[in-house]
Amino acid sequence: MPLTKETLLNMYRRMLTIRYFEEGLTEFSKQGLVPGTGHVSIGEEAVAVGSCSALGEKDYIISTHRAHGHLLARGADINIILAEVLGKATGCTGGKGGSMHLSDFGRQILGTNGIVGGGINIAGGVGLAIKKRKTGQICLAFFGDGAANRGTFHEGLNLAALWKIPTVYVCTNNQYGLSMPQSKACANLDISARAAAYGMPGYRVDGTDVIAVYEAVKSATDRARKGDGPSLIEAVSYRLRGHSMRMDQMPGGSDYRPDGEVEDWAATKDPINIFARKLKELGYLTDESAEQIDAECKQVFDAASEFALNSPEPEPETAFTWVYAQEGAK
Ligand SMILES: Cc1ncc(C[n+]2csc(CCOP(=O)(O)OP(=O)(O)O)c2C)c(N)n1
Ligand SMILES: [Mg+2]
Repeated sequence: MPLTKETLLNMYRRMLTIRYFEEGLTEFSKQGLVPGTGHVSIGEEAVAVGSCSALGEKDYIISTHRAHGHLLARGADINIILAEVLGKATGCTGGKGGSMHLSDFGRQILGTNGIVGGGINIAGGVGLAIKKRKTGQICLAFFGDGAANRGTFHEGLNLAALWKIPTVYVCTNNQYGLSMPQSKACANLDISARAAAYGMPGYRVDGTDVIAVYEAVKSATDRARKGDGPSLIEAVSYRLRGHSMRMDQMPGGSDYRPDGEVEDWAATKDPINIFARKLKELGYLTDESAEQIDAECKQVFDAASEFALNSPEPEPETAFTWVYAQEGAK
C-alpha cells in the first residue's frame, strides 16, 4: 500500500522533531545540563523514522546507546524522554538511567543499551517469546556497524534464522564505530551481504532516504509476520556529529575524520533536506507549509524543555529504589 500524504508528512514531522530534540540537547550538554553524556543521531533520522513507520502498534523495538531518534520515531513521550536524559525525577526511570537507558513500555519500546550489540539478542529472546505465544508481533533491533562485528550478532542471527524467529535487524551503518572507520574494521564493507551466511534476506538501502528504509523494513516485517523468519537491513548513513556530545566538546574530538567529510555529507545527504525536496516534488509540501511544520516541531521541543528543565531532581532517598530486589516483591 503506498504511503499517504498524511503519513508522509507525519514522518517528516517526526524526523524534524528528532532533529530539534538532538540539537537542543547538544546545547543543554554544552551548558552542563546533561549528566554523563549522550549520543545524538543527527543525520540518521531517516533510519529511525523509516523503520518505525513500518511497524504495527503492537510490535517491539530494542535500541542502542544512540537511541533518542528511535524512541521518538516510535512515538515515545518526548517530555519523559528529555526529562530522563536530563536526569530528572519525571524521566522514564526517574532520572537514574539517562540517555543510554531509555524505555517506554506503553509504546512497546523495551529499552536501549550501552553495551554495543547488547540489544541484538535481547530482541532474539523477545522474538522467541512472541513465536511461542503466537501473538503475531515482531521485534525490531536497531544496532550499528560496529555492533555487527560482535560475536552476538553472528550467533544471534544464525539462531534467529534457524528457528524462524520474528525479528527484524536494522543496522545503521554510519561508517564509524566510535572513532574507527568501517574501512579499517571490515574487509567487506557490505554488511547486508552477511545475511546470506545465515540464510535470511539482506537489504542494503540508502539510509538517508526515509522511504527506501520504510520499504525494506516493511518487506522484512511482512516476511516475519508470515512466519518466514528474520531479515537483515543495512541502512547506509552518516552521523553528522561526533561520537558523543562529550567527545564533541573535547579538543580534537573529531580528528579521526578526514577534513571536509562531515561538511560534504551535510551539504548533500542530509536526510531531512532530501525528504523535504521529495515532498515538494510530490506537491505535498510548500515553502510555507514547511515553515509551519518547522515551527510546530520546534514548539514541541520547547514545550518538552520547559517540562524537563522545570522538573525536580530525584530525591536522594530514591537512589536505591529499583536497583535491588525488594524483600517480598514478586
Ligand atoms: C561491548 C562494548 N564494547 C565497546 C563499547 C564502547 N563503545 C561505545 S559506542 C561504540 C561504537 C559503536 O559503534 P556502532 O555499533 O557502529 O554504533 P554507533 O556509535 O556508530 O552508532 C563503542 C566501541 C561498548 N559500549 N560496549
Ligand atoms: Mg557506527
